[in-house]
Amino acid sequence: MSISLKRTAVVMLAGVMLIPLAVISASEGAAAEKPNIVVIFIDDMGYADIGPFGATKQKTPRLDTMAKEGMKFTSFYAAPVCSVSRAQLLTGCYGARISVPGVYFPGCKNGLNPAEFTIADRLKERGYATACIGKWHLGDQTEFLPTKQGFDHYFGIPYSNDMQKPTKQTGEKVVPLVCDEKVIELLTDEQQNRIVERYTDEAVKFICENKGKPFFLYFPHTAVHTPIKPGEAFQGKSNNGRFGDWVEEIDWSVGRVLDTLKELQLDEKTLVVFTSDNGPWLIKGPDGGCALPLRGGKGSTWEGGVRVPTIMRWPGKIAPASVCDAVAGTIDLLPTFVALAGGTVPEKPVIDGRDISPLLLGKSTQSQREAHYYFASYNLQAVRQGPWKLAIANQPETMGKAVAEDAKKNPRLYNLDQEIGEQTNLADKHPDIVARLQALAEKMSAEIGGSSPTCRRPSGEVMDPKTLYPTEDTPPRKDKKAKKKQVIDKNSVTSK
Ligand SMILES: [Ca+2]
Repeated sequence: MSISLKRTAVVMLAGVMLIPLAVISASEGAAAEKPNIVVIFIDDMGYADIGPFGATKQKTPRLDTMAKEGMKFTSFYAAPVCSVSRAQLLTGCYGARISVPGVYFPGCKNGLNPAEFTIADRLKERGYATACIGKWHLGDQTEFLPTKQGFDHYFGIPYSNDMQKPTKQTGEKVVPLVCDEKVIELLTDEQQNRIVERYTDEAVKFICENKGKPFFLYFPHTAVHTPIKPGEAFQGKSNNGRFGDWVEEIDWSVGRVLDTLKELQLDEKTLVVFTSDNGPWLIKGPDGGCALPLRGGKGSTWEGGVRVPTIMRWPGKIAPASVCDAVAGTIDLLPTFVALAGGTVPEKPVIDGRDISPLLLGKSTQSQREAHYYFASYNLQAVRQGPWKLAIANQPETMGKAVAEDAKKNPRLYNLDQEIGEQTNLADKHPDIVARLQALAEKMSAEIGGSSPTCRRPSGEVMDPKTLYPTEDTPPRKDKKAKKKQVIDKNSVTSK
């Protein structure tokens, strides 16, 4: 579908929203087969931060029960950092394919291209009500907000909660709270401690309002990204400081969503996915989470940076207390949801994800993809097939930390089934596997990696970006970079 057709479709569907509720309920029967879909997406939660994946300090009884009622995914991949991870989840593409290489800052001229098709676009085509409640982080210009990317409704802080900027009026450092396309409040750090509660209220409201038709709720929390701001009722309650307190509040929020589905008798009609956008921010010490026994954290392509704690629950469809070890990830959610909603994803534009409903429904235990690719920005750093992971570039341990000595030798081959912590390089023992994975990496890198890819699509870009609220003048980031470059140039001239 061309961009203009996509826009027409969005406009037409927006018109459908005006139809009185009575008319919608008349078509309820036809929509009964389409499951509701809820994706709860946590920020910076590590592999070992919840009970089902080994956490003991903070208690997560609702997630423990969710795992007992559903399926735990032990090899489920996101991306090393926030914006890339959100782009991947929503489009089914590696960030490198759609020109989302890193993190967007407030007032940035770029964002997820509205011409890309998100899960919300695809499900809207199939009659779903759609909402995004929480952290967006795919561009803060009006052109890039959720309401331009297939969502009927948006409520949340549209980027990271540590991207506070001083307001022009008071000089106070705040983040905006946005409803649809309008800033409704400016929140100080202290006011962030009600954000989980407010998001949860809004999520429950959306579910209640749309109980009679298929809905897609994308619920990306601001928690547990720094600054760590648990609600009053949770402060000091866990055995793991304020970080543990905030994880426990997330567990409460999951419980409220599940309780609402049960009360509305939607349990068997609803697939709920719980996952995280990247690994723990290890340099934050006690304010960062834990990915052990995985190596590395946020910002890294070691397993700890990108393998995330994931649970899926759908009573009657997903077997209780089941575990899936096959390689899968957030890029697979779009094609999976479209398939479950009775559709198929068109061949063009190309996506990277595959329909993993055979894994969910117990029809297969094999990965639905040939391989998984670990990108850091546009650089392909590793590839995984089955238990084998081949690293082809230096990998830092986490954002803000240097590369360890053993991570500088390339290529490196690890067997993740035998040693999940990636310590023993087996490249010399298995030249055949190295060659096979190297060939896969070269092919993918030529397509969408590096500086001259053959299949990369452009990001969205606006000419005159603005922050969402009047802020005190600070030099734009690019100017800082340019200044630095100037200094370097000057030095080089001097040395001539
Ligand atoms: Ca994150």
